[in-house]
Amino acid sequence: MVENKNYLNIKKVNIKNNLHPWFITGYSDGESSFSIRLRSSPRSRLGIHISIVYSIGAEINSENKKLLKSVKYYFEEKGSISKCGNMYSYEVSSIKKLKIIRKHFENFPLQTTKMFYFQLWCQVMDMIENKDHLKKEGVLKILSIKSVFPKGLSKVVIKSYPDIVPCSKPTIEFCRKEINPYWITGFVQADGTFGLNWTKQKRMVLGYTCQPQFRITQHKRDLILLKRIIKTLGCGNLVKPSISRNEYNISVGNIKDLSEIIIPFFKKYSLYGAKLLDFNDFFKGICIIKKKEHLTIKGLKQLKILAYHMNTYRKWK
Ligand SMILES: [Ca+2]
Repeated sequence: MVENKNYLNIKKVNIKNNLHPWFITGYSDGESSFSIRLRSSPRSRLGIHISIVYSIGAEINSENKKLLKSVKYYFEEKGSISKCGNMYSYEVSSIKKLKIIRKHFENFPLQTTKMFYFQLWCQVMDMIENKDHLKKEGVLKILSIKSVFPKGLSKVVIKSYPDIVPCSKPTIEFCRKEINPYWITGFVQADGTFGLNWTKQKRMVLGYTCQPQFRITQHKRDLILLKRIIKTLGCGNLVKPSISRNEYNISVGNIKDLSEIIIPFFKKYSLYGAKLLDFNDFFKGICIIKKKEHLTIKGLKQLKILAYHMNTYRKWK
C-alpha cells in the first residue's frame, strides 16, 4: 500500500510543477487577495453572512491554467479554479481549508504591505472559528476591519451601519535585508514585465530601434521592498514613471545587466505560465542585440517578430 502511495506522489510531481514555497508567497504578494466577503442573509439573525477567501488570478490561457493548477496542488488540492471574464481565479473559502493557506503564509511571510491585510484577515478567521461573527459585537468588529481593506465597505453596508469606525492597522516592522530569489521570481510572475520595445525612430540609420527593458511596477507604499529587490538582484534603477500616479518602477534597460544578471537569474529561478514564454522571447531578443544583429535589417525584422508576438500580442489557441 505504502509503495503504491509513493508511486502516486511521484507521478503527481512529474505532472505538475513543484512550486517553491517562496515562489508561492512572491506570486501572492503580487497577485492574490485575502478578502472578507459580506452577503445579506435575511434568514440569519443579524441579516448578514460573513466569509473569508484567499484568491489568486491569472489571465485566461492554457499556460496560466497550468500554473494555477500547480498553486492548487501546492495547497494540497484545496479550493477550486474558475473562470471569470478574461481571468482564471483560484479560490479557497472554507475555514478548514484556509488553515493550510494561513500556515503557509505564517511560515513564508508576505513581503509587501499586503501583510497588513493578511494579519487582519487572520483575526477575522479566528473570530469566525469562535463563532463571534454570529454576535452583534463580532459583526461590528469585522465591519471595522473590512472598512480598512482596499475595497472597503459597500454603500449599502455603510447605510445599515453608519457608525463603523475603521480599525487601526497592525504595525509591522518591514525587513530591509536581501530577499529570497524564489520570492522575486514569484513576484515578477505577477508584477514584472519583459519588453523588447520595438519602435520607429527617424534618427536611427535603419529607422527603427529596439530598447529592451525588464520592469517591476509597484505602489509607492512598497518602496522599501523595491529597494530590497534591487539590492538582491544587484542591478536596476528606481524610476517614477508619472507624477500623477503613486507608482514606482524598477527598470533594467542596459544590455550588460540584462544579459549578465537578469537573464541568468530567471534561468536559474524559473518563471511559469505565459510569463515564461515572454521571458524566453525576451532572451532571444537580447541574444540578437548582443550579437549586434539589431544593426542589420534582418536582425531588426527578427526583433519585430518577437516583440509583436509576446506579452499582450501573444495569441492563444
Ligand atoms: Ca499586483
